Amino acid sequence: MGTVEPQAVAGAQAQLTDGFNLVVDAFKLNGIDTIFALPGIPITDLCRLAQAKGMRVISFRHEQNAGYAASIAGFLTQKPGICLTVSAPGFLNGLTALAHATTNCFPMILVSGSSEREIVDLQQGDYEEMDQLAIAKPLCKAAYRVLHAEDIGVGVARAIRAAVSGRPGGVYLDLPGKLLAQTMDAEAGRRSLIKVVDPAPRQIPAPEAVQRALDLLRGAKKPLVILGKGAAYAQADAEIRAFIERTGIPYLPMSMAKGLLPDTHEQSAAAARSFVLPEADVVMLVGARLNWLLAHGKGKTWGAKGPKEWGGQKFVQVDIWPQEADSNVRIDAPVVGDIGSCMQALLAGVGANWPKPPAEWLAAIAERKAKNIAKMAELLAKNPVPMNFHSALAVVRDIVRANPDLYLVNEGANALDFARSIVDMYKPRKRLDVGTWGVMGIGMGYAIAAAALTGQQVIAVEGDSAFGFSGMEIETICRYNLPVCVVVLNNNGVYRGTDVNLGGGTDPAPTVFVKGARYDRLIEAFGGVGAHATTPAELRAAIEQALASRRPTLVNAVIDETAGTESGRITNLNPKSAKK
Ligand code: OXT
Ligand code: ADP
Ligand code: MG
Repeated sequence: MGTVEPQAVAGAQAQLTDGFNLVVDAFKLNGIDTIFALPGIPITDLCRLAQAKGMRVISFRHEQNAGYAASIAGFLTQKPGICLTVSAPGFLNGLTALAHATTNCFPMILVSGSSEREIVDLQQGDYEEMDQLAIAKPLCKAAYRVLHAEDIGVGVARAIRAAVSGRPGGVYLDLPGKLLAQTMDAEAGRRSLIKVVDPAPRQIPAPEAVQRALDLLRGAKKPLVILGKGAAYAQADAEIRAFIERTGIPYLPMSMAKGLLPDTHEQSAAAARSFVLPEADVVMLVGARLNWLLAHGKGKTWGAKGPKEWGGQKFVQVDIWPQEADSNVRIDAPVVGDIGSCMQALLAGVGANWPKPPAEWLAAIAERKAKNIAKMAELLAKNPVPMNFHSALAVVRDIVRANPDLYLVNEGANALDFARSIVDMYKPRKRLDVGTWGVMGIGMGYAIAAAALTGQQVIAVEGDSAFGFSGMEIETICRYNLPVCVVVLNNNGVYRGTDVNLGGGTDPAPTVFVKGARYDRLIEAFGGVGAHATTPAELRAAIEQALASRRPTLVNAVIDETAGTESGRITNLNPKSAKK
């Protein structure tokens, strides 16, 4: 297929179809209508044909960003996000995002064209030769290769099912160039496609597991619920809110679970995090793992004496993956199933006479919250020159409050950590950030996917280093005319702009960037709106203008270069500090 003639196969040669058409038809049959791609040999015509056949094809400047877009599309829609790349280097560029999707439990399919099997397997040096299937396998949930056109339907069906069923994750689908050009009888081809029935079957929890969890919670003196991004993914928003409100148990949202209930909810314990974790006696995890973000459920964060010791808490864990329980500490009441079904079952056991948590517990949390909120209010009330993270993010906080439907994408170190506690979220799945790996580079891919899929306004709050990982995609944002406003919190570097070269040479320190860089001018090269903000008032005006016009905008927000701390809130993870 040199150029795309979508009707040629179905028209002139009425009875034949080919691999290109079957791949597109298989995705469309399963309700997948968007592909995040970067064209080239052997998938250029696949991109063209997908567009010709009515799919939305968002074409990126780097596969990693297309991959991140696909991963967050999976999180937002519960359908696998599709990233389409060329062979070896394009595939490898997409692979980071595939591994990221798997790590974060987001459904995604990386579809890569590949070189000819017989040449690759004999290592005879084909164009972009690489055994992609073998390389992908350890980094994803499942990996498949299709060799015959008549198997495309099965290959796509297996990929979809693997991505979304059980614990969601990344799937690799390998499509050799030769496969795409293969022809077969059109009717047989049509019949070979599979519309996947019930791709993510409900998983109902065992009644005795539900009862065990309820008994533990009912007896708690200091209960706490932790909501994770699995809870956000599950789209069981009403059941989760009803459970929290009917039991009266305080809850802590993990970063991407913010907004499942509005952050201003009186039962939110977010502003008392370091108080509730060590104090709670029974903790119910809903779609959250006891990984590094929760200090593995032990140690000082949880009130224990030694770093590896148990704090004495009992745990309920609601999760779809049975092996998650006991991964870090003992789980006293695992409830295995999909969160919607589990929360429904738990809710059914919460009658009118459910005992509200002891008043002393609620009062202690309220007191701690009030203190932290007052401390925060004091910081936010200041108006330093130059701006610091607080004064800039207070503007974003107000804008999100006034526009709760917008998506907030967020990455950086200080730019991330300050935004997480300053900017309240009001609706589920609106805060999209670095996730389990704390990875930089998700910014523009996430922003593009959220804007393209939903048509909603996106604000991407980016550290200046973080922005650099995917910055070229502002051309993509302009090309598709997406309502994305990128706010670069520019403090001249990674964490801060003040480091000096310890060797005394003329090279800058490794964490320092060009001083006073004008990121706003980058977007102007592509016809977008650039704005330079040195005060909160200028920042507010620029973002409000972006929201009113819905035009692609980049605001370079000048932040005091001394304002940040090393690694933001996770300074303790740096080997030198960890040793102390
Ligand atoms: O309870 P206490 O008293 O402790 O207070 C807490 C809350 O109770 C309170 N709080 C509130 N107070 C008042 N009001 C409200 N509403 C409120 N809400 C909360 O605030 C505090 C803090 O609350 P929080 O945040 O909930 O609690 P805490 O203790 O911080 O939580 C712990 C964690 C672990 C859950 C949390 O810290 C967390 O989620 N952390 C995620 C951190 C993360 O992922 N960071 C990103 C990685 S850092 C580093 O790796 C970077 N790199 C290397 C690199 C990466 N990552 N990737 C790749 C591909 N290559 C390289 C790089 C290059 S960051 C980075 C770039 C950095 O430079 P930039 O220029 O981009 O960014 P700047 O730093 O801005 O310059
Ligand atoms: P966070 O980073 O917010 O703490 P994690 O990514 O660590 O969240 O945890 C998400 C958890 O949610 C994973 O253990 C995953 O198995 C689980 N999960 C994802 N989707 C569902 C679902 N639909 N039902 C039940 N559990 C789910
Ligand atoms: Mg910075």
